[in-house]
Amino acid sequence: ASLGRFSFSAQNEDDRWMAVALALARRGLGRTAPNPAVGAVIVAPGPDGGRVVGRGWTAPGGRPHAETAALIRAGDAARGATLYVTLEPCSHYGRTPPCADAVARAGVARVVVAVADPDPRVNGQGLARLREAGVTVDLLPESAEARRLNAGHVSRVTRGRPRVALKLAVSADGKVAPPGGGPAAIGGERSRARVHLMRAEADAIMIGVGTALADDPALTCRLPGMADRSPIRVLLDASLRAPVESRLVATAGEIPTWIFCAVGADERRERALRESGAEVLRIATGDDGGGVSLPEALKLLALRGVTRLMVEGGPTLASALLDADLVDEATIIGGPGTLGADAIDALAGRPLAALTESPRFAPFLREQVGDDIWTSYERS
Ligand code: AOF
Ligand code: ZN
Repeated sequence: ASLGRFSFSAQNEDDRWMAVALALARRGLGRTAPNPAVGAVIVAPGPDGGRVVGRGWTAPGGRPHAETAALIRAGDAARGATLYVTLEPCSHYGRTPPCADAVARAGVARVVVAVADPDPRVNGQGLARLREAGVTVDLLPESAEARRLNAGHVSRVTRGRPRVALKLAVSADGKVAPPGGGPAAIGGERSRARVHLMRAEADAIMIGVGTALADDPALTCRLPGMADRSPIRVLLDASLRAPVESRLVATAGEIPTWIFCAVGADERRERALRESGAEVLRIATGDDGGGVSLPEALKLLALRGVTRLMVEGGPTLASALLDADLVDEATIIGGPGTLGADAIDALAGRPLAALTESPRFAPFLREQVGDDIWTSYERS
């Protein structure tokens, strides 16, 4: 099985070039919503499997599209070349004519596509338009890497909700916080940097108000040179308990911060939070009558363009999402230390095995990061 993110065990030429396109696509993750992050590489015939004449990836904000960017770089060299693209070229008139037309017009001889685009505006018509124009089109067999890369876009378009990736930092004895709550230093420095990278690749991060009150997290990407990569922060706070002094609210003027509350939440609290720069959105109450409805929250996020949602806590939210079967991916950062029997469990009211041993979830990545073990699971 392919476990590593970049373990492309030397396949054929097409897979090799597509791996390059996938790596390019990754550059856009977290910056292109509501559009997908696409990568494209144009390869002209030549010795050693060809020569790259153009590369492109979706620009921040979603335009220009990856193929267009690569075609501009390639110029005349695109004639007779092969285009490798991680998502079916578009067939609709947006701010520019369809990429499929531009590709055909440039004289590209063959297009290799990793994933077909379920966007109703495209939905097979990109491939059809290319074929009609006489271009050879090959859709590669599904690969896990390509599927995961496009999963946010595909989820938003086909399910009306973002792809949900849960992140849990768990001590060796299965705990997430010391007795009484509050932040716990579970992962090491290398894990911390990786978490910030994960944030950069998400469109939005969501936490519950319990975590906001206990940990007062900023949820920003604080990697050097990546300060502008902080995702939108989403706080589930049914009765608007988040203090205006909290780091989330205090920085809401600089980084978009959406607070989802219940329909009946206090209007004075709402005003105070709004004055700090946060957006307050009222959502239907969940089935349990307590918090806001998770499906409604996700639906609203998708409507607002979020494709990739990272969930950073805490145990109550993680547990509720698992209960509702709304977790697509879970990453467990296992630290070497212990927090003791009285500390707080990673999942409220159930053992961590309810996730890690669940037949619904399959591990796909296991890595040592500093002294920590990262394991990622995917909903099968
Ligand atoms: C992108 N980048 O590289 C490709 C996309 O809103 P528009 O007109 O820019 O179109 C967005 C749609 O275009 C998007 O949902 C997807 O179906 C298709 N392809 N989009 O942002 C790209 N190739
Ligand atoms: Zn396009």
